[in-house]
Amino acid sequence: MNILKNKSVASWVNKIKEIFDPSEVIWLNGDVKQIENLKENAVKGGILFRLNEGIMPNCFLHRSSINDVARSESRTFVCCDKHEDAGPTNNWQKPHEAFEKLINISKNSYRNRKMYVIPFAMGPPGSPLCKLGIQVTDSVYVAIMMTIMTRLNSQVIKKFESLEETMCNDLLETTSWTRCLHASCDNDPENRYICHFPQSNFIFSINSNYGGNALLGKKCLALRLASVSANKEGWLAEHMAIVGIKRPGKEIKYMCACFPSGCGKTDFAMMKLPKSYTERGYEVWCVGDDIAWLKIDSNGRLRAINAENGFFGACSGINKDTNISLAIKKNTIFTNVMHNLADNTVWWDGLSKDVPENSLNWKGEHWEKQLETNQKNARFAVSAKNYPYLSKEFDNPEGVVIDAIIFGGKRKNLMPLVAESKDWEHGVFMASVLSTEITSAVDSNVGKTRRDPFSMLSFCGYNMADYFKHWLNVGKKLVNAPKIFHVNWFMQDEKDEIIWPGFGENIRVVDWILDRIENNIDCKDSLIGFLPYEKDINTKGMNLNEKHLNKLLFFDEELWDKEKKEIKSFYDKLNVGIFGKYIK
Ligand code: GTP
Ligand code: SPV
Ligand code: MN
Repeated sequence: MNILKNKSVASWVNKIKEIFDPSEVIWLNGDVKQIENLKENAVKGGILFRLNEGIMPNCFLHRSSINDVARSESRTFVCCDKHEDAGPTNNWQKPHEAFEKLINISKNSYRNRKMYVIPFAMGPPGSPLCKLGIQVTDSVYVAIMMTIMTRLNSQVIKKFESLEETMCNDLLETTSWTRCLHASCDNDPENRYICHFPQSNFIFSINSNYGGNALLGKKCLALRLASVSANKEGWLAEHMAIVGIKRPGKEIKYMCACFPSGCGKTDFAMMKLPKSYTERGYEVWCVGDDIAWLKIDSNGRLRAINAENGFFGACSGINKDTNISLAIKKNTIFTNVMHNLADNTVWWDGLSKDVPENSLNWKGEHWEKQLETNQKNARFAVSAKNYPYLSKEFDNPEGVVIDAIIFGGKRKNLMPLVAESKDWEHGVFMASVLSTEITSAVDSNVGKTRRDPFSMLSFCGYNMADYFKHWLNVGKKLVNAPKIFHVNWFMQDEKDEIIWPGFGENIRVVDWILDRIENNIDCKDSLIGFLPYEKDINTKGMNLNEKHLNKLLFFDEELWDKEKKEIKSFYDKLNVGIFGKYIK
């Protein structure tokens, strides 16, 4: 087996080698021994710290540069010929200009460093949606993370072999597989660029090693570039979790959950049910926690695959009573968590009550009680197979049939606990105005809502108005389309406290959703969609009073009038001319 049989791969990698001048080229093939070696070398180089083998086997800690701890939206660009193709929600540059600029900053930057070449697949290799890519990087951390988050094995390499192609001389020429070029450079935020070239099937990212900026198969390929292909080819590339719910005596039903970054996709995908539900035979199976690719099958049903091979989730809030904690007991890379020196383990907010005394913060400094930040966007990366409740459909190339799509943001009022859209078009409208309250104390926009249509504001690689139309068109082709719902786990009471307990208790809302899909129950009509009758939300065993339940299920039309004005000006900015009937 030799991937270099593919001439386009050989010629591209050679060209990158000439421009970046590494001391050595290392081809990854997914071999376990090879990955162990990489980790060993990373430990020797101080890039990874090996954690307590007895307590956390094969787990490592990594610390980012302090200026490199999150996605850099303002440095992220879609580079296509026409600005309007990128639309008003994307930063835009002309392809040749962006390419020249990035090459000038990064050329020769692999000098005296190793160059890792990573052939990978997004999606199961047998899937009609599977996409191949090659990432080149000088960061061993990024290389190791890619072996977790993407599929990298002999089957993938075989697929490359069978692609016959010869590469032209121009690096912006397109290829059938995605070229992912990453250079750490100095991790300089002033010279940080994450550039996408949809016309060339090419991604070029420099000066950041952080997840979404550097693991180029993830947000860059599987959302920004894939969304452009999906629009052309009639499928959907979405920022969604995929979950299977088994109810007693019934088949597993699958749904997608679309919540903006930091709004609970991973928690939903790995929901731990209340005991009363598990006792009755309810089960939750995780197919994916972040990126779903959806395609219409020959029966006109929408089917979803998880584009990824692993989970890159936020640590904050995870404790031993959660299911997520079961996924990260071994074989996990932790980034920017605290290092508990007492037993060489890790710590983050919510893991236990107190910060361990003898520990280092995310920067590697001794933790003093006066320092307020112990960790920064602390995350774990782990292969999906490490999660005990991974769905058996995870590798199914055809994906799972989707019966419901659930949208939701963090809203302290207005949006009820759950609402069912009246039809596909109404659901698309609701998703297009999805929003989240800005709560961060450092942001001057606190209290305002950030509109995040379909949770894709930062990830849609083309014009957002066209994206909405694409969703409407997909709906027209579906037979038995999934029902669309909107949920809000975050409504607050007069004391600004979140009313709904959330997390595993969300099964009570999912139950209503499934009952609606199965036509088991009636509902109330409202402007926002169909709402549950109080009696149809099971609150048994919960500490929720009637007043609060009423509030959760009430739709405030006065507030909606104000909201509609805001939506109008949002649509004006986006140049969206449709959906007028919903905001009259
Ligand atoms: P990204 O990985 O950034 O895309 O985020 P995500 O959508 O996967 O969000 P994540 O699951 O990491 O959750 C983020 C935050 O939402 C955490 O602070 C959770 O505590 C909170 N959260 C998740 N589910 C619930 C819920 O049902 N109720 C409440 N109150 N908080 C929740
Ligand atoms: C998100 O921000 O939506 C994430 C983390 O899932 S990252 O992979 O960095 O995009
Ligand atoms: Mn995400």
